[in-house]
Amino acid sequence: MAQTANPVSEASAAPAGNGHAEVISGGHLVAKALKAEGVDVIFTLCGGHIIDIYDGCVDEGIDVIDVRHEQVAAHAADGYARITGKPGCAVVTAGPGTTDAVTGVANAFRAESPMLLIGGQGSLSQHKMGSLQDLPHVDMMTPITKFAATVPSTERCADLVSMAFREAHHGSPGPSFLEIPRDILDASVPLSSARIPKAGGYRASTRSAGDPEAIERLADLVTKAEKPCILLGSQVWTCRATDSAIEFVRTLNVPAFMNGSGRGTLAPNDPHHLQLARRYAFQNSDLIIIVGTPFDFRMGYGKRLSTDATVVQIDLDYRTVGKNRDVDLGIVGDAGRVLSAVTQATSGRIDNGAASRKPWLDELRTVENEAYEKRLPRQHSDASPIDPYRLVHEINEFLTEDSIYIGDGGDIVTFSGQVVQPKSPGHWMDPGPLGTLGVGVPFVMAAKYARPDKEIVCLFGDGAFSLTGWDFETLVRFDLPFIGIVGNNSSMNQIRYGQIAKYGDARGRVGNTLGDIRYGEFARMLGGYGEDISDPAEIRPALERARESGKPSLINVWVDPEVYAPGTMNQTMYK
Ligand SMILES: Cc1ncc(C[n+]2csc(CCOP(=O)(O)OP(=O)(O)O)c2C)c(N)n1
Ligand SMILES: [Mg+2]
Repeated sequence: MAQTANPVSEASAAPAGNGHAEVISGGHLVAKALKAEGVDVIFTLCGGHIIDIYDGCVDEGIDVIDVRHEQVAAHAADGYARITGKPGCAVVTAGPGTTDAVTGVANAFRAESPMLLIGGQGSLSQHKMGSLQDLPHVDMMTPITKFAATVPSTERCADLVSMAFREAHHGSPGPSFLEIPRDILDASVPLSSARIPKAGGYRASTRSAGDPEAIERLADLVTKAEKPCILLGSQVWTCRATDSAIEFVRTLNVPAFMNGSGRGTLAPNDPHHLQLARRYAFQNSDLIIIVGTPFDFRMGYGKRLSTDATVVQIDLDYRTVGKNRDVDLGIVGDAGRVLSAVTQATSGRIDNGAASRKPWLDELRTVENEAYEKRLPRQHSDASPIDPYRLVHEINEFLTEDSIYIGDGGDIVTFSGQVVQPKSPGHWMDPGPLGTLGVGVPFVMAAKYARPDKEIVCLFGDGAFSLTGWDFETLVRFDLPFIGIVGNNSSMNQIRYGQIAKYGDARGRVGNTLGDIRYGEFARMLGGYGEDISDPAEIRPALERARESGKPSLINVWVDPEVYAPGTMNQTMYK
């Protein structure tokens, strides 16, 4: 049925041979649909199955960032979605191109990130005949996407892309996958026969302000609570609910903790910003409001919350509410709209209880300050080899309000999770609950591309960096400067700790060793800026020089391999 033409862009939208009908190819239809959604870049690694999409991107003015591994393309699309709120798009070839991208899609799935992966596929005319790179991609992607489909005809290329976006944005966001057979993509059809959805015309917001009765109940609970606290999770950023969250905690005087992409909602010096007192608060609060984060391993599956507390959970997804732990009140809706509605509902009350909660805030502040003071000597340590606490302290001091911070690693990133505080909302990126190593370089790529006005700072473990580090070259090629730090312990230390604890010193070294790699030198080899540091006093000056260089950079910092983060030592998976 389909022709296997490989039209050049001029021909694709030009009058056909008979001079009557304009024709358009599948790749150009895909590019039009991406444009309609506001996508201005695709991340890709080339293959013969997908090149017509590139040609369409040329016509639509969509940038093409070509990387060295498809995992990077998929993580970059995930990162772009997080930074911009628009869907990110990765385009990969059939077979190994698509399987390489699986990890990136899986990461976006667990992190609720609205990306689209487009994969090539062998021609429909050779379906099941054993064509080059043929695999059942849709079957593979179905469990880790919100929507996975094959594009059945050239006429519907743009239509299916718009469907994929509709699903990616429904409720809590997530990834979609489309495979496009090569003959479908390359063929040209009359423009009039193709469905081309118009920008803004094919999907609606599915975010709600929650059940009004539930809003009233929560307003009641908060006004009467003596010791409330709120946890602002990743959906606070997804919903761009920063202002509503700030208004809520200030108006009602509720102490706030943040996790995931919710970090930075409140600035570190905000009187309602707390971090180290979280366990204490979860044990001693009378009302705990969980916003946009599941009761997964990061929350001890809900078991860390006092059984005496009234627990309220607000989430975009009904499937998350009350999962693993009963709640007293669940609200399905948009974090910002729900919190604003609750603040509004309390505004008519004679006393919203804000003043009465001052002693509770003071109590938490004391716990917070004590924990901070206890750790401070480690953060100032002059020890050599370098104490990881000193490294992450230096990074925290180095960040500005315009630094987007990315963590990619094991133990070293666990240290940073305690100490590094993003100074602004949306300025914290971690893989999310899949815990995927290797997101660093692709997240840098996406963040710097989407926000060239921002400084990007990324801390890597030496193991994590190795997974996707060759794409440092892509950052050089596309002139995407950033400040990279490798916390180098020549090991996969987070795993090593558990192995030693379980199997003893003699057997604890199996499968977790990395060589002593000078990543500063590696950066210079690829055209970036690099240094290798072993003196703690040199960390800050080296970071400054990296900032000054205006290049993609790596400051390789040799840290003490025998020191582990408390979070690593407390992990329960080996016990
Ligand atoms: C893709 C992937 N592979 C393996 C793991 C398991 N894992 C978790 S932490 C870790 C060690 C990471 O080493 P490194 O990045 O050097 O950080 P360190 O713990 O040494 O500070 C590993 C292998 C993972 N989370 N993701
Ligand atoms: Mg390491």
